[in-house]
Amino acid sequence: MPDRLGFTASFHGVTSDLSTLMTTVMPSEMIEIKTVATPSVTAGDLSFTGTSWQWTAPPAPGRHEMTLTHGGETMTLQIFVLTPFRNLEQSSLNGYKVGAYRKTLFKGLPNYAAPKGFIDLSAGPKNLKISPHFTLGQFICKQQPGHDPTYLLVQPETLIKLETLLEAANKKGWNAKSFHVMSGFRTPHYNRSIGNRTTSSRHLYGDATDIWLDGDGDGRMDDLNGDGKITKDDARALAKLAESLAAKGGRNWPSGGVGVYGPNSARGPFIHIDSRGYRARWGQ
Ligand SMILES: [Ca+2]
Ligand SMILES: [Ca+2]
Repeated sequence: MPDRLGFTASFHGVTSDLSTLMTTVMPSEMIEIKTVATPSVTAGDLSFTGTSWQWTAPPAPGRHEMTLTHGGETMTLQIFVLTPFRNLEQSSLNGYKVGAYRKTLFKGLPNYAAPKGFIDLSAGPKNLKISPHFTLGQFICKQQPGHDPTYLLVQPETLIKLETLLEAANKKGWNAKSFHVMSGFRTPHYNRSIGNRTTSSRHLYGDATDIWLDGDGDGRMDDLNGDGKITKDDARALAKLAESLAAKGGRNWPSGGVGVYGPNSARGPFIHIDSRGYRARWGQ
């Protein structure tokens, strides 16, 4: 199956033609999907209203694979039913430390509301593809490695941007099968433990990633600008490509932040990408 299909599906404010994508719902919650394709899923309650499909999730947390077929092509939508979390009443979930999300909305924006639940990694597995070139395991928070259960969040906007950037990078000759995700989801607990005092990081919401392109597999950013050195300029080159995609806009580039970071003794240069819903730039 190609990475992009001849039709789209729209749900939760995103529209995508990627052959694999994911989203989340709360137990027993309904998700509306607009598409010309025909969906199929083995659990939950699926109905068609004349303009959109409506799927009501089963009451138990887990994962349900919905396939959307049209014109001989199939889109796979992994729908995670979240494990509920009550912010400020709970600080951990079955031993996995979450911490506390802010009480008030940052800038009054609804996408800064505390998550109502988290993906249970065991609904995965780790190597489950949640978009053509990214797996669920790439976004796990670095805290409590191997803890069972482990919880995380990933937003479809994130995957849409990463896939679009990766596609553009490969077109430029910066060949790689995926990005290295240095940091994806972070719990508020972990974010504090690494010295971050901000309570509005998009990492807490599952729509931020710190990434580098490592096509040669040496564990660091590649020499993207071809000057024979691995420096902040290579992160700038990747950010510049992201900027050209932001300028184009549209459904393949949900609005958000781009940050550029130089190397330190522990790791090479990288860029931060998020889909916070408004434009933000730093470190350039
Ligand atoms: Ca490299
Ligand atoms: Ca370079």
